Amino acid sequence: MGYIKYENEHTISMACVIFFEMKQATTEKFICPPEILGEVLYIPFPVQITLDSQLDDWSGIPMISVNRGTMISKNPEEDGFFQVAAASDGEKLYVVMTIKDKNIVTGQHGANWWNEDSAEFYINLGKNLLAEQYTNDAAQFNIKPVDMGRPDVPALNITGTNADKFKVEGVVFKTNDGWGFEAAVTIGDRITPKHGLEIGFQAQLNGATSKDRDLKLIWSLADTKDNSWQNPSLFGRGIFYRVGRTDIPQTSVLKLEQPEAGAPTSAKLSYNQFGYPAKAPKFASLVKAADGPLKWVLSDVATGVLMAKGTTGPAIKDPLSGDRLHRADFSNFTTPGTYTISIDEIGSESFRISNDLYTSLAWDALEFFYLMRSGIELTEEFAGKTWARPAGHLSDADIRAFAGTDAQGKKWEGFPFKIDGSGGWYDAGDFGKYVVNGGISVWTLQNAYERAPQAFSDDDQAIPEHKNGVPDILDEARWELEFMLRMQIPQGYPLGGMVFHKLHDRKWSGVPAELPERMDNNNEMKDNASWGRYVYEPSTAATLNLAASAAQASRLWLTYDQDFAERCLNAAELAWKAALANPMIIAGNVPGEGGGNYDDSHLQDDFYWAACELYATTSKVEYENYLRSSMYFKTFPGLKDNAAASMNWADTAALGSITLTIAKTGLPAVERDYIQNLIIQTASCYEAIQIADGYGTPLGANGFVWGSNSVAMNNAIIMALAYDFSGDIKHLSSVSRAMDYILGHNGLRKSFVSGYGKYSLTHPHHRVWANDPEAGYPPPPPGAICGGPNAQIQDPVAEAHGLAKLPIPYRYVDHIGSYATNEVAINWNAPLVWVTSFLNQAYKK
Ligand code: 9MR
Repeated sequence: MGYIKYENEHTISMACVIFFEMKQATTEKFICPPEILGEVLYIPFPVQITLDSQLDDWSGIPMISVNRGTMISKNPEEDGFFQVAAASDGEKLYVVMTIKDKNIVTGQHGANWWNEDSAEFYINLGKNLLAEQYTNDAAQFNIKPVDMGRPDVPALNITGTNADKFKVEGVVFKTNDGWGFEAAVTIGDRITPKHGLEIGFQAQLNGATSKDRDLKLIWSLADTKDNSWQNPSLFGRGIFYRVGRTDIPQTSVLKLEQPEAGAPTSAKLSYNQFGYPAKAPKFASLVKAADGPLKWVLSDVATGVLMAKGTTGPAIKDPLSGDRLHRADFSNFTTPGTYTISIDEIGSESFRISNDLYTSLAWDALEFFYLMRSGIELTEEFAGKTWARPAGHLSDADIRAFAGTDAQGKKWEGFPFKIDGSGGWYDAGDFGKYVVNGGISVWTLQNAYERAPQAFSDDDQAIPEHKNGVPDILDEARWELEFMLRMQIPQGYPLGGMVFHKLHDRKWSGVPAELPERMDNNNEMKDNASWGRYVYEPSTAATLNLAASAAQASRLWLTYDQDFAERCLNAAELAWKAALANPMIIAGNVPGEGGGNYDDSHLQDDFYWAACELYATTSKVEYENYLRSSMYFKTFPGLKDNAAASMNWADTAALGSITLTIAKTGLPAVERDYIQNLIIQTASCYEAIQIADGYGTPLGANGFVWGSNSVAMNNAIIMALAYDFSGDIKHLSSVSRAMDYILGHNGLRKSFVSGYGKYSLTHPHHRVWANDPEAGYPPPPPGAICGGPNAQIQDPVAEAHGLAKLPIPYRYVDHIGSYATNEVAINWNAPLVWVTSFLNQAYKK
């Protein structure tokens, strides 16, 4: 087991906490920032690594995945990609690589080790990182599977240019699907790691599918011809990063790509199509295969008067899209109004600059939840003519638990009673209602309120509860909470206190839905027996979601409705006890159709979250003891499956920690500050990713998952909190830039929010908002955010559109059938509410 030593301080337990959760955890804390794609790998120090073939001591250090090079594998199992990471204890540089390699070819080519399976890393510790010849401070280290399992660590057979000029040790091991190594190069005799110190670094893989090398993968984007073995200027950069620092050093050497011969001449202009807060940074970017600088001009739309002009900075190549960008920076122009910008005479549509830009979007984003309500008529008074509709799925008020055989052939017994599962919000484009996703959505809205109660009033929203003396945002969250409370099995019944995981149709209904029948009563008594709507098995995750969000609600409602506050707390404490008694009821994939799974099988984070909320509300020692003994206490997750993400429906530890920093609790100030500092550190990591991205996308190479826009918005919440805690304006600017990405400053030139921007979301995956007014389907209401680009191709429409061939940030299609890129969902709109209302407050100051 490894530990992190802070040089000037004491050894702290943080790393132990990180490693403790290794086996099941789905989130990890950042020890250092992830790579800048193909250019910079961060080397955290001081970190202790043992060469023992066990990788637990690498936890928290982002593993970089490389699947590009001069010869790429067609079979992902056969050298499809390798992973690499580096760390240092100050004296040695440690490198780990793992290789997916089905058929290992090794020990067959004698001195020509490069002609078969072997992995390489390269370093340049010299002063001149652009040197084109190897000096004594640069070397290539080639490591071979033939050494697999050798016990004598120092005696590894390491070859390569200048490899003999360094002291290297290592261990090579077999993995489930290939092989890997851990190696250590002594560097202390040549350099002393310092925060920001830059060295040359490169990693490569030689792969032989059956006999000779037929694959070559390369990390550094600068090396396009496999020439690193003789030219160290083609290496990327390794930058030492002192663990615990919040400032992220950038590389001093920016490689500017020359325009490629024959590159397309078409030009594209990206900008925030809705507008910019007056005091925020303001960028517009033109994609053009040309040398800069290019002229830009900002004009007033009403008068046509030229208001500002300038030239673009040096062209940059956006690493993820490959776009060559010319960026106009008009941040200094702060006069409110309506403008257009042009770069190199390519003009924009009009957009606003305003002191309270996001007022309407914050309102619309919250109104989305009313329009997603189930079990209540949406009246013209509140929904307007376009979105008014009868109450949906009233039969949920008398619903039984699923009994029978599921899609996997598994039999379920059901429960001998029916429940009232009415109300709540529809989850997304489907008519399902899922407690696990309800939890984070309710929490996010309630947290926006708890962070800044003064920002929300009782006559904001067009909802039936408005002007009832309670802030509308709490009323809206309550609509879902009431549903979640109904999903709890009452005391005295089998599994009393546990909460049903979800409620949805037995089979997927059509898209768009046949209205109004499919939203009408849909119980199993209907003529078509395959209809039927059921609740599905209780789960520990759902139970803890209720415990957490109802406990949070309880303290917020205390001054408005004491009875409801009490009801919430009772239900939360009952749920907590039930979850402790049934700590591992996993929802799984039941019934396998008709609805999503939200199958959260990692529960320690949910226990921690619930304990934090219950503690914040009750101050009880029981909850305090629980959260203090949790592996999540005084850590803050920054990574999810190697992607920059702190929280989502499945990973909820961050929610608990955020509550500990915001709610008034008995936690000593020094501990609260400690957690706040972790949040600031995490925000800084996200900001490093954002800075390295040409469009300011706060996602990084691995962040483009299903619902990536919500990852961007949740990351913006972390940056916003960093601004709250530090007052440092750079965090506020980062939040604004994240919104710019969402509203059109992206390669697609798309605003992912309906109604906001000229090229905004129009055809979300939604059963009612199918945007075919003649057939009775309204367009999406303004203020709905879609899932966004998804690196994985996970629906047939994405596949049919050939998205797999596009660079990752382009894998998106505004099509009703693309549920994996273009659905809308409650847990995606909730952070949009949070972020836009934050920006309004912050820029109004
Ligand atoms: O948001 C969910 C995403 O993280 C998952 O990868 C995906 C597949 O399991 O499911 C998403 O949630 C969907 C849910 O299962 C059903 N309602 C629509 C949700 C958004 O697409």
